[in-house]
Order: sequence, then structure tokens, then C-alpha cells
Amino acid sequence: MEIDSTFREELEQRSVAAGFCAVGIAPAQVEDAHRLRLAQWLSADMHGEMGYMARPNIDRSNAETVLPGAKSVIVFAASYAPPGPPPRPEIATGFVRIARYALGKDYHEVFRERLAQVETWLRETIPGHEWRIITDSAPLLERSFAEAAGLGFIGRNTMLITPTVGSFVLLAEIVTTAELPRDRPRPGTCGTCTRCITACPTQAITAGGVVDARLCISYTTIERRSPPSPAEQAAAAPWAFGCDICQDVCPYNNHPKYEPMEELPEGLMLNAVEPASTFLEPTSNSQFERRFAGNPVLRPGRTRVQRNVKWAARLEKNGNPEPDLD
Ligand code: B12
Ligand code: SF4
Ligand code: SF4
Repeated sequence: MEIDSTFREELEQRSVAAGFCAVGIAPAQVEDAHRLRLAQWLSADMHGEMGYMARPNIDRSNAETVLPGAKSVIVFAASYAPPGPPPRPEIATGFVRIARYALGKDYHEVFRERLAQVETWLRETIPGHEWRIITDSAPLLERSFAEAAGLGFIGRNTMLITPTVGSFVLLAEIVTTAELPRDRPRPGTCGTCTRCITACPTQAITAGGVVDARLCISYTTIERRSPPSPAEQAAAAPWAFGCDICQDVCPYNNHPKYEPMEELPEGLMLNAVEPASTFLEPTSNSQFERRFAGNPVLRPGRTRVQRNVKWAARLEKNGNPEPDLD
């Protein structure tokens, strides 16, 4: 097959058949502004303990970093959006909140399997090239490539916001040495809205639209290894795993036009609000691994998740005042 409009149409069809809500093609190098923003973020130490983000001599704005000779990056987005405006169910002592992306199966594993079908077709259609599937698994600025591929724009909360679903989408890529027809970036803007900045309970989002990970509840509950101070724990409660506040308040998330990918909807493995006992019952690592097999909470592991749950459910008092939650 020639790489023409037929190719683009078939790519779109195969992407939808594989469960994705959007696909686009970016060049192997995104504009320098992205690399510079990342460099500023790192030099301000905003990555905290995520040492992998600061590995020297790794250019995350260039796909050659992950595949020598790369010429194009095909970017895919999958919805995990709730059906309408994101609900914020009431929460009582003894319950915790879980980020929506973690309510079904781990997207890393799901996307890899689903994209394998698309990759096989690409290999057969355009022989003689290298192809590499990436799902948050390699040093690439995924949102920058998604923007360059025309999937949406980057909002003040730093999320990639798509026109059809909003920001409750997860990203994956197929990087290739093949020169493919590119999509154009899609215009979009937050306008005068600053809801996410005001709503963030830890002031992690600056007026310029930069997230200081050290202040972000998602980082505190998932990535951070050192024990947070009692004040940091109180600020994170009632979130036990991740945080969705800056997306819940975003007006772009009120009318998603695509249902979640089959493996990702709320209720498949967890609900957005869970009793603490869901996570505290497993008393050994093997019990925990059996109970949450295939779910993202396995990544930080039992000790860290149970640590989060205890403070998030306010089961440990620490002598702190209760945080103002809403
Ligand atoms: C490190 C990381 C985190 C860190 C830091 C987050 C952050 N904002 O940087 C922590 C642990 C806090 C985190 C949290 C979350 N994350 Co995260 N995370 C990543 C990771 C691994 C790298 C992101 C990164 O490079 N950060 C460094 C900063 C400087 O980059 P950035 O904010 O993305 O901005 C870049 C571009 O967007 C661009 N840019 C941004 N604004 C502007 C403005 C202008 C004018 C220009 C020119 C460029 C530009 O420049 C930056 C540098 O290139 C990516 C996967 C990946 N490999 O890319 C997932 C990823 C960004 N995370 C994701 C998700 C889902 C989340 C959470 C929603 C999970 C949750 N519910 O708890 C939260 C959201 C918090 C938030 N508001 O960002 C998704 C985002 C999908 C989307 N729709 O955007 C990603 C893409 C994973 C995936 N494969 O789907 N995450
Ligand atoms: S995920 Fe939560 S803590 Fe992090 S920036 Fe968004 S609202 Fe703030
Ligand atoms: S809440 Fe408002 S400012 Fe924040 S990302 Fe959404 S549109 Fe942009």
C-alpha cells in the first residue's frame, strides 16, 4: 500500500477497532519550546524524587532517543472518561478516593496488547522499517508529541485536552523509522479559565501552567518513596492513589463523546470512592498481588498503598487537624 490518504484512513479505522478514541502522526522531533520547558522544570527540582526524569543526555523531545533513525511518532489516545460531568461522590471517614485512570486494568499492559495488532498491520503494510510501541515506558514527552500529532492542546493543568473527550485520556505511541504523512497541531486554549489552579488543594499548579510534582498529590501518593510529613499527608487526604481534582473541575471534561476503553471504566476493578478496607485487608504482598492483579495500584506496591490509605482514610491521627476536603 502507498502511504497516502488511504493509509491515513485505514490507520484511523484500525485505531478505533483497537479501542482508541483518537490517533495522529507527529514528526520525530517536537518544537524546542517543549525541551526548554522540561529543562526549566528539572532545574527547579520540580521532579522531586523521580530521578528517571532527570537522567543526563536524554532528549525527551526527540524520538531518536527511543528508536535510532526515528522519523515519525504515531500517537494514540484512549478514553477513561465518566459519561458526563465528573461526579464527586460524598466521602466519609474510613473511605478514600482513587484516581479514575486506576479504576480498571493497568493501561500499560492493555495498550501494549491492543497496539500489537496495529503494529503487525503497519509492519506488513510498510515493510523494511523499525516500529516500537511505547506506553509511558520510555523517555518521551508524550503530551508534547500528542499535541504535535493534532490530538488536542495542553491546558493550564498540563493535561492534554482532546476536543472529543477532554483530558480523561491516556496516551501511547508507535515510533517508527518510516516517514509518514503528518497531522497538524490543533488549535485550542484555556481562554480566561483558571479553575484548575484555584481548585488544586496543594497549590501545585503555577499561574504559568506548570505542575510542581513535589506538591502534587499524585506524586505524593504514587511516586514518592520517602515518607511525607504529617502536613503533606493531611493535604493529600482523602486521596489514596493519584488525584483528579484539576481534571474534575475542567469544563472540557463535561461532555465526553467516547465511552471508556473496555478495560478502563469505573467499577471494573475499583470505584472512585472505596472503603479503606478494600486495600487494608490483604496482609501479605502475595495476597495484595492476587487481589489487585492487573491494576495500577500494584506499581507502588502494598506498603506504599497501605501507607496512603491509612492517612487518606484518616485512620491515623498524627495529631493533625482534619484537612478541609471540599
Ligand atoms: C512525570 C509524570 C507525572 C508527574 C509530573 C506531572 C507533570 N505535570 O509533569 C506526576 C506524578 C505528578 C504525574 C501526575 C499525573 N499524571 Co503523569 N506522567 C508523567 C510522565 C511520566 C512525564 C511527564 C513529564 O514529562 N513531565 C515534565 C513536565 C515539564 O512536562 P509536562 O507537564 O508534560 O509538559 C510538557 C509538555 O506538555 C509541554 N507543555 C506543557 N505546557 C506547555 C505550554 C507551552 C506554551 C508549550 C510550548 C509547551 C507546553 O512542555 C512540557 C515539556 O515538554 C508522563 C508520561 C510521559 N512519558 O510523558 C505521564 C502522563 C503525563 N501522566 C498522565 C496522567 C494521567 C497523570 C495524572 C492524571 C494521574 C492521576 N490522576 O493522578 C496526574 C495529573 C497531574 C497533572 N496535572 O499533571 C498522562 C496524561 C494524559 C493526558 N491527558 O495528558 C501521561 C501522559 C501518561 C500517559 N501515557 O497517558 N505525572
Ligand atoms: S493532580 Fe491534584 S494535586 Fe496534582 S496538580 Fe492536579 S489538583 Fe493539584
Ligand atoms: S480547568 Fe480551565 S484552566 Fe484548567 S485546564 Fe481546564 S480549561 Fe484550562
